[in-house]
Amino acid sequence: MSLVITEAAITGFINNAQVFKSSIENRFASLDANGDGLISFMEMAKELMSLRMLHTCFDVDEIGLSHPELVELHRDIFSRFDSDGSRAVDLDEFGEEMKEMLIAVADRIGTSKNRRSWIYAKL
Ligand SMILES: [Ca+2]
Repeated sequence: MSLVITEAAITGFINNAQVFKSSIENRFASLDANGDGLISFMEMAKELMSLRMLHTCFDVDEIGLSHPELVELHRDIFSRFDSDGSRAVDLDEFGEEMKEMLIAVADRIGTSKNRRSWIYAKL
């Protein structure tokens, strides 16, 4: 599901601890395909590939990465989440990185020359 998101909406979402926690737990559970309480690289890569398919379908995939470049990108993204280097992402790591990413997106929207900037995001 795609949503239109503004800086204020992101900030409000992050600051509403109960809503944020619930959303993170739901998203984590959907990524944790085998239900072991951890997100593996393959589980995350599967999700990232589905996002790429969405980008391609809507013709917004302008970078045109090769398969090896995509794998490297997925490993970089996974490493950001896997802050302790255990090769698995737990709920705390997932929540922390999601919060950092959302703050970065909000900051980017907030400093954009076009104050009406918005993005689509899958949450
Ligand atoms: Ca898992």
